[in-house]
Amino acid sequence: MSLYWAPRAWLGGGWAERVLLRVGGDGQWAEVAPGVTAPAQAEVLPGPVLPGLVNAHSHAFQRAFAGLAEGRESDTDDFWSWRDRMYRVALRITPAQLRAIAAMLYAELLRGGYTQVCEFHYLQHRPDGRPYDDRLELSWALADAAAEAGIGLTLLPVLYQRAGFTQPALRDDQRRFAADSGAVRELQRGVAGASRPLLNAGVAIHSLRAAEPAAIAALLDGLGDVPVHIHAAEQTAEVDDCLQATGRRPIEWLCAHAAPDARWQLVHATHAAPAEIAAVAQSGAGIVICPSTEANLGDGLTDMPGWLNAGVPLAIGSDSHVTRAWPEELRWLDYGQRLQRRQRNVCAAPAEGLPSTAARLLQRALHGGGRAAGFGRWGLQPGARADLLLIDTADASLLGMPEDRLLDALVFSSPGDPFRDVMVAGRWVPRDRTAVAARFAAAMRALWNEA
Ligand code: NGQ
Ligand code: ZN
Repeated sequence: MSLYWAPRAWLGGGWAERVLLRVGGDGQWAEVAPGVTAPAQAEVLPGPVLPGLVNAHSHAFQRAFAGLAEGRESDTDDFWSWRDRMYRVALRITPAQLRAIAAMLYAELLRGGYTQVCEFHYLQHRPDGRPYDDRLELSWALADAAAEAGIGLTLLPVLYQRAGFTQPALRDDQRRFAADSGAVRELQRGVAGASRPLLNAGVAIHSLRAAEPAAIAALLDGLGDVPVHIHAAEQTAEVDDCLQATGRRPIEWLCAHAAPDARWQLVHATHAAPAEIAAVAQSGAGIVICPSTEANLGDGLTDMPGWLNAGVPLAIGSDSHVTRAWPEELRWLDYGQRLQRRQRNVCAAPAEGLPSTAARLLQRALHGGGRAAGFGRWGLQPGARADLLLIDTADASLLGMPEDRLLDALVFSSPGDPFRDVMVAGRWVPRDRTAVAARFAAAMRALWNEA
């Protein structure tokens, strides 16, 4: 069946009624037409449909660490001490464990409303730091996991060279991450050249502190039109170090020296001054906010009204995967701002006819997410991949809700399990994840029982 009809569908930023959706032979939407009576040959979907969302920032292996860093080990517990603990896990994971962990994660992300995930992939080498015989060993572990779960994957091998602005090399516990610009380009070509379905590749730069300017320039030289992601200004210590080393703040330095453009995604972009927001807007680059991880790690809060009003493309990511559903990310995106400003619905824009926080954030995240994964089109429109989320209006969080408030309830009334079925590239994703869960549980036991 490639012809569907939905009573309501999210088209171009709002609900449309009685929508016909036709999947083409290429797995993309061939036709999306509102205001149509259901034709006899169409499968009538038993609820409203939303587009799938891109999860624009993931470190899949950190799924194995979710919930395991929530006790304080010493007087100070901050981003940097969390990172030391996270590295201890990163040093242990085997390719088979990574595949098992990622398959579970990707199945959960589909259930949470994501149909594409961007892997900021820096775990490259054996635990002792020597390369695998196939340099793409761990990339394939991720790609195989994504294929099994049925999610689309954008792999972003990461340029990772040094432990800090003034450090010439990586720390010993970063030995699995080493990749110079030539290696990253080769990894990118290797993944893209495999021509696997639902798999594409871009590149990433770990951060300004972890990559030299000359290597960033070499990575970008003749790269072509693929996504370029970088962690930027997540922690104030990173801003201070950058100021000290370069005389500029990270986002300021990037905009002045790295010529970011529409391929670029600044991940976190937490500590951004108004002039930096203006410079990013000018450049065409987007940002990726990861609200649950940023809260978990104590990063700080970014200037959401500043970014939104500047029109900077915005995507969301679940990063360390302490949560794995986009409604929760969007909820916390506004809750952070509410707590900080002692206001409500900070991300809404009633003067622009956008009074719903959830609707405005969803629309921005759809647009920014598609770009972050390197897609020209994304969402329920012809030429975009045929992905959709079928909403279960019988879910407790949505029961009896007026139709025009459905999205608000989906984001702001929790917990819920609102996505009853998920389609990726014209195919329904299997719901049964018994085998995936069993392999994940075994990997977790192997990783943690010995600790
Ligand atoms: C990462 N995670 O690469 O996994 C980082 C921590 C770092 C987040 N920034 C490591 N959330 O930034 O050096
Ligand atoms: Zn990250």
